Amino acid sequence: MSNYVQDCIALCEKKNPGEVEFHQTVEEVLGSLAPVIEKHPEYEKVALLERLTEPERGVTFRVVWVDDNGKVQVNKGYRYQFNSAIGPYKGGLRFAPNVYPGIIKFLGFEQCFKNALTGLPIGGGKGGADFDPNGKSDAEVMRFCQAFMTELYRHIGPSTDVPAGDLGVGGREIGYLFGQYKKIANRFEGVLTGKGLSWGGLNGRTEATGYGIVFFANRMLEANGTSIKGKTVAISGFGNVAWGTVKKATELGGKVVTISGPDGYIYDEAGITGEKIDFMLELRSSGKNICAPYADKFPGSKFVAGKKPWEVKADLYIPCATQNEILIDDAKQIVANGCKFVCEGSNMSSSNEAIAYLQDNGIIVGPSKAANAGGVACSCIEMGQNAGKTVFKPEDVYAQLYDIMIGIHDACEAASKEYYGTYDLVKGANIAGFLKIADAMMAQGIV
Ligand code: 2IT
Repeated sequence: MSNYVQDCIALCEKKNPGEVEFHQTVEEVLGSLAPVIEKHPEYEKVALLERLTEPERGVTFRVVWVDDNGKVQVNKGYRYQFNSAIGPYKGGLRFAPNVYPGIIKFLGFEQCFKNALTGLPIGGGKGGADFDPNGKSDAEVMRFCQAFMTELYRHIGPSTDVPAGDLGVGGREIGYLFGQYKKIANRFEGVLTGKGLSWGGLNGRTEATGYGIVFFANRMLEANGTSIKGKTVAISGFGNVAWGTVKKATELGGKVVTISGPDGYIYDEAGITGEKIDFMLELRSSGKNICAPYADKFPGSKFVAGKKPWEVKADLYIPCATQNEILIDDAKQIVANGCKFVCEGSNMSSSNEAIAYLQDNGIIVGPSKAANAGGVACSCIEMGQNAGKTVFKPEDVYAQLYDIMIGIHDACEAASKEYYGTYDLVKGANIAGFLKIADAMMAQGIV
């Protein structure tokens, strides 16, 4: 690895002490850029990597709200506006108890490259709060969202920064956030994406991330002489991303045999199809964050408590729950199972050590920043729909999404072949995303 790359990784770790998830992604992305830096010595002269790893702006704010018992609650809210070289900051909001700057910065950093890969004009940002929506009443979630937006509204705008959902922020939360923005700003505009269909939302946005993951995975399998048809697929998670992934994987002839929650996983040998997929929505809206009730509802399936689904034999694994759900021991299990493909659905699904182990053992890995980019790509289409004061048809959105995902796969493949002479989508995604941002930053001067 070049000294410049190594120095920048070390500098970022020093400047952001204890933020291990952020360090992990910076190491992973910068670590693959050595041949690019070698070819472009001008990047070092303008401190391009130091600038890339330093968010353009970050706000931390107090969120005060009153719970149903009349108790005053205080949370920490965040928005890190990472890079606006190719478009307004764009990226989701995560509400989860483990949110801290290391999580938001890792997500924000990844988002820059992901958004660049879509080929659309969106920069990268991410935000959230250490608020746990699970177990909260609707009224509590609404009051929290209103308090959160009462501060956030001054930092965002349709041409400045456009947040969306992430873990813990779905259609309900986007509704409450949008309602409060509109009330304070007195403007009905596309300042958030993932909106409801009757108030500016995009047909197809809900399923976009999952569908996109499967389009990408299938292209990856095709590039390796096979396809998802007839394959056994193990998926983790049961939220929005997992749901769309199960739906499309099943439609394309794959057999999905697992989903999971923090409580354990479901194994359904017959395949998760039809009403079983619909039941995932019920699980999600129960607000309990558990998948066990699936086994009671569908005889023939079983619930395995406290384990991840990677112990089930499958041809293709698609993690769709959260970061670092494939660690080194999971990678060893996946290799031992004889699997050939892993396609990441959740952001940074695997540790760097796990990715290296999988790849060293001949497994083809689709990285999340490429594979799950369909969500944010459709968010950008939603921004365009709002700006044009129009409504796009679902079939047009799906067609665009498909083309974007194929384009992303092929750009990753081309970049990895050009710089490494191999088919390595992990490195290719970093390089293809980076080059687009770097080119824009070079053109825009020292800012
Ligand atoms: O990780 C992601 O790409 C998202 N949570 C969606 C971001 C967006 O702006 O739609």
